[in-house]
Amino acid sequence: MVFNGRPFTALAVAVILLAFAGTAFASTAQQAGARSIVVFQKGFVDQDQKDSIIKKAGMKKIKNLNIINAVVVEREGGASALTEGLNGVLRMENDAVIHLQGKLKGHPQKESDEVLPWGVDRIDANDVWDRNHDLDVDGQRWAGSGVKVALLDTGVEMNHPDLRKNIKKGYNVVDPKKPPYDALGHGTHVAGTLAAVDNRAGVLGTAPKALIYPVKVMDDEGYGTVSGVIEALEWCIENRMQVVNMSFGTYEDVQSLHDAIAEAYDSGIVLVAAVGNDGPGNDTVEYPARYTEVIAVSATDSTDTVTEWSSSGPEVEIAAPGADILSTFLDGEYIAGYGTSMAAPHVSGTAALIISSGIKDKNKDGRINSEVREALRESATDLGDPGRDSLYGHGLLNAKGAVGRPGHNER
Ligand SMILES: [Ca+2]
Ligand SMILES: [Ca+2]
Ligand SMILES: [Ca+2]
Ligand SMILES: [Ca+2]
Repeated sequence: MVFNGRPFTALAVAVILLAFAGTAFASTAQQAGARSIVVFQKGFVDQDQKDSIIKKAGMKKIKNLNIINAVVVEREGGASALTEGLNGVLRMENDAVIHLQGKLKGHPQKESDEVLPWGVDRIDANDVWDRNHDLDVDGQRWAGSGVKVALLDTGVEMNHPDLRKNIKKGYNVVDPKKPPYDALGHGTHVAGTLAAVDNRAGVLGTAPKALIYPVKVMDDEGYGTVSGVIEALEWCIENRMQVVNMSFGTYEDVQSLHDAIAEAYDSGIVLVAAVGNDGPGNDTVEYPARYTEVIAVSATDSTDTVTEWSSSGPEVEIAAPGADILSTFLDGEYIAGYGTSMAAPHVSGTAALIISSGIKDKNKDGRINSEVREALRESATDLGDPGRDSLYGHGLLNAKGAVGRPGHNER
């Protein structure tokens, strides 16, 4: 594998990412370890009845997860009193921890004259909304205008001058009484790659007019719970999100998460997730990227080579830039990011471009998410082994090709 004269950088980043993933349990992890998801049988929907069963079993109810007919509980010794198949209980499973899939590195930079980050340039997103290449967006319709993208992340710095115009009212799963603020910078970085605005300063995002709905599912240390993600997906369905970006993962296959993902997909949402930073080595794609309803995104560098640390496996669907990505950071500043976390928002932003430019419901199921997915796949530039492979999926993301396909708009 060639790293274009940057082997040490790549290696150092891989080490940092691994160290990060292996960080000892934070408070969120302890919380997840004490929690279970109790799923009730279909049709067993009486809340009082469910609450009373939970109480009798000696468990403390934390919250409802209505889309999968479940209740999150804290076990207090009497956990075993609940038996699957009895009292309307379909299944009981442990909650699990999620972690973010990227690392911010180097010194934060102040705002400068506007630049096009190399990743947005490489996927030719700017060719969609900046026809004369003067870094000035031409026409809202081509730039993701009005498309609702939920960012399930650490929150977002909502008053960042390069994001503010596109930020809508989101939700804080971690602390519902507070807005979805970002104290870590990860979510703010992902937001910039997705939709940093055309304001003649800082950077430009993949879809500079897309609407960002921050949903804080990870705490200020970068950890969250699967039950929190399920709650966030419920929020996304209720609030009619069109695209959901998930730059996080978990190593555990939790059926309840898969069920919630399937509900979101069936409601028509385009689901995008980072595959993880567990490479090299095959079959390392994390959840939820591993689920079939989700577009699993691996990370390439500026030589269009998959990064050494990107997870890989048959579930990888598409590759996008994820190394040395300049984007928005806290305090109105900018910083470089590394990880499949940074690759995913290029795909989510492109999905917004496809939607705003107008895509037909070809299979007439009343939803356009499968058509968006097909456009992304069919336009991808094949890399690596011929055809779909476990490193690049269908190939490198190609926004210009995805939006400009004949029959999908009147360009
Ligand atoms: Ca222009
Ligand atoms: Ca800008
Ligand atoms: Ca359809
Ligand atoms: Ca290939």
